[in-house]
Amino acid sequence: MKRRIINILIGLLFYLNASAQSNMIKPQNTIPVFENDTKATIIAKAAHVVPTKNQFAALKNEFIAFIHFGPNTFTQMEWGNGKEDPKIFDLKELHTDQWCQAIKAAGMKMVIMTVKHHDGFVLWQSRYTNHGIMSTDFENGKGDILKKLSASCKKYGLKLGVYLSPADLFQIESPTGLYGNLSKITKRSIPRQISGKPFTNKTRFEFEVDDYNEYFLNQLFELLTEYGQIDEVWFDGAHPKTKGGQKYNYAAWKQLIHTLAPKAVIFGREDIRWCGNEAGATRSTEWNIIPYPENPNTATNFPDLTQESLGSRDDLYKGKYLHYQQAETNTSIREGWFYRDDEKQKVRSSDDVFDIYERAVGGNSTFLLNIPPNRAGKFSAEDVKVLTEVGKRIRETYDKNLFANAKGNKQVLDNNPNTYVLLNKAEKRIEITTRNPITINRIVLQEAIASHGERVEEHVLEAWLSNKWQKVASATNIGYKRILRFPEVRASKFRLKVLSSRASPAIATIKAHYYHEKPPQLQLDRDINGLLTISPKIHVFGWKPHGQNAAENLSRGTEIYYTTDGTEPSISSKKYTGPVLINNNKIKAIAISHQDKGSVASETFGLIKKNWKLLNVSSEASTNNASMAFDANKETYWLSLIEDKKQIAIDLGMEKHLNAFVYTPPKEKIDGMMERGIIQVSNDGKNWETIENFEFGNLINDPTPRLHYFKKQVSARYIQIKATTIAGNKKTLAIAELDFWEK
Ligand code: FUL
Repeated sequence: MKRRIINILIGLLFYLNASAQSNMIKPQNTIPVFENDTKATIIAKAAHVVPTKNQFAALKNEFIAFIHFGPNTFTQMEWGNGKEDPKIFDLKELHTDQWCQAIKAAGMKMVIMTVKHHDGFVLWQSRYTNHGIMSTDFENGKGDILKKLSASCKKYGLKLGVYLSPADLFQIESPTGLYGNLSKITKRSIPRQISGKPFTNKTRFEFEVDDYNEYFLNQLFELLTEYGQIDEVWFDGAHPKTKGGQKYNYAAWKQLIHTLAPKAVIFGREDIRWCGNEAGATRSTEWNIIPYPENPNTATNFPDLTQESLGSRDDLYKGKYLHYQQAETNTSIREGWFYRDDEKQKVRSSDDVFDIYERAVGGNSTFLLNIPPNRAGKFSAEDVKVLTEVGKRIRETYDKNLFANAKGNKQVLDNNPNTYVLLNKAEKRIEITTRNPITINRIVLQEAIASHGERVEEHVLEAWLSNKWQKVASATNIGYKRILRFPEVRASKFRLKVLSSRASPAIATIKAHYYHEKPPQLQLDRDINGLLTISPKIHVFGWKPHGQNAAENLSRGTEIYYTTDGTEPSISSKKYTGPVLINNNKIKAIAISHQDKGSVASETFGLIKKNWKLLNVSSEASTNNASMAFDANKETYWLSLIEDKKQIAIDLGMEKHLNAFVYTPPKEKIDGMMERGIIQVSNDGKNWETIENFEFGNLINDPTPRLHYFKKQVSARYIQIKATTIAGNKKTLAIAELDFWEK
């Protein structure tokens, strides 16, 4: 008993000490850590790190556009080399209004454009180089892409940012290039005056810098004074090449930016950091309070911070400074940052973009999505379609707050991120009651980060269901914004419980929403044992996969129904609840999300291959053995060696009554598409009877499964396929899958 009292007293002292400490700490953008700070003090300090005004404004943009455009658009390269003839930028038309219209439709608030990528080619009329738009035929060399974009942004109410690559291959490669030319550091006036091209802005700077830094500062001066308000300056960290130990005088760049563009945040330095990947992957816990080994306000070196545990308690203990630095989740709508073509270069699906939006914006970061214009100076139709659909989903879901007329703390319901409820009692709960039951599948939470910083470490949302509180969803931190996604619930009482926090949490917003799930396209797969799986189709997007299954994330309330007799499935058909055994059937399946029916997916599966055995094969490549022709996996295939015979014989395990066979070629175009052949059957595996000849066309251009019906049904246990002609007169045979149908 005594011991318990002592423990309680120690706990109380600890709590009072921590909260006293907490009360004494002034909220700041950067807070130093001292050598004798305890772990509790470090955490209390972290709970008082707040964004600057500019950072907070940038967070409120939430969803912003990136534009990669330049010589790479014409050479179809991801990185140029700096030696390109400017004339290859063969732009005839430019439609920046069309870009901005689509960006606006997506609900984005800002556009950041690559005015100079690593190749050094400039898209504006710079006074300081001829390697750019001035040396192309576009508008007789008088065109200025940034000027056009800036005018369109104004027209559509979008903010503007510039990506100015510090790496500059033109300045590295050309004989008179300034990058790493070992020039002296001397006093230079910025901007350098060029006769006949005066500046309206009369601000002048003096910096002790070398040639390349002077060039860079002059260009920044142009960009920040002649194109209206600039809200973000983006410094990429990649360097395809460096030269002469070139250093960047970031202190000078920063002074110039802060003076000329006081509202701008700087990406790649102390304001905004890279999320750590280019795929659209998000951390499940994204803290924006970052530990630094030196003062980030005077530092010039900002390494990429890619570790999963960034900003965790253990990570914070290592810091000498705790600093607010938000993440941008950046990725491209297309495979690659630059436009290549409309045929092969895949575009992300609306499901994928909407899923990244919810994970990024609803995961305490900003979503920066790249849409690369094509060679006709436009966004391609598919990209516009996706942007429009995503914008529609965002508006339909998040413009309607189902807690708008609810009862509860006004401060969390008033849609004002600056009013909040401070949960400083032991019970860290907020309850909300609606007048009538509501059906929801999304909750949006926000902390009052501008005044109190990020504090919540773990929280749970509960609903009053069947006369008790039941968990609906849970997550870790909140910060600027957390979107909780969960299967729909219908209730009229909800509560948020904060389970752990770094200091008393200040909750600014609790909103409830309903995402109208779209029935996903379905995919039917059957394994070697005959087990059928029906799942949302995974969209093929080859470029840097982020590892999330968007369709599954977005279709939690979806139900799947199927038939096995070829009839149309409906809500009264069999409900799919997990893998089912299917033998030689035509399967049709649909997904139904509430009242909406998706499209019918159908597939015919032949005999189960579990007991099939290889009888013999004419030859097989060591990596692609013959059993891969009947392993129920279309991704693997049997490949023969170069030979004349090219045949495979299979033991089906018992006599079967067959009426058709299906040949699935490998998806990739390899030498071995079976254009013509014969089928033989046997009942002892030794004496063969030829029953059919078959022929399949257009396999090279269309490598999809081919079906051949037998003239009459045959009964046999052993079956042999002999290829007689390979498409394109090739010499090997490749079979991804062989299937046989029974009557
Ligand atoms: C990277 C660059 O190398 C890519 O080309 C692209 O600009 C991307 C946003 O950043 O570091």
